[in-house]
Amino acid sequence: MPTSLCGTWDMISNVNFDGYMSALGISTYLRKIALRLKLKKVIERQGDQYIIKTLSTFRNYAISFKIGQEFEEFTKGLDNRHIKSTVTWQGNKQKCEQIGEKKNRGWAHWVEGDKLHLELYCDGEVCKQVFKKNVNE
Ligand code: ECB
Repeated sequence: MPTSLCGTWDMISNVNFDGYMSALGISTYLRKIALRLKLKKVIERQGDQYIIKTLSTFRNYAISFKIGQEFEEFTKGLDNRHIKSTVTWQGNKQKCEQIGEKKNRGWAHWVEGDKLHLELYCDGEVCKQVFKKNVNE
């Protein structure tokens, strides 16, 4: 059983977010705003349902899913695309494959110590984000 992803996590590093956003076709204007954000992840599990919220002062984004069950994702306020997403466990990594217009798109989450790691990838670009557990929330 992998260490739980659940909890509130505060971003401490964000590498190649600009490359990832460029691959998604996000405008220079929005990329500039997004690059300044300190993101917060809130991950919850209710039975076999996961909820992942990405929170910021500018925009919020949330998904909910069951492991192994494809769902329709609309990336509202991000790149605004309709994609088909499936989340699975591969070892200690929770991985999402996002099928749509953009090739090789998805993400992977895993925990090491008190850190939550996230790789976001799209079309050959990889963004690496690390979050620290927020024990007060
Ligand atoms: C929601 C906060 C970010 C708002 C940025 C606004 C404009 C930029 C447009 C697109 C940028 C692309 C992605 C934003 C980065 C993080 C949002 C969620 C990324 C994601 O897929 O997270 C997964 C894994 O934790 C769960 O949805």
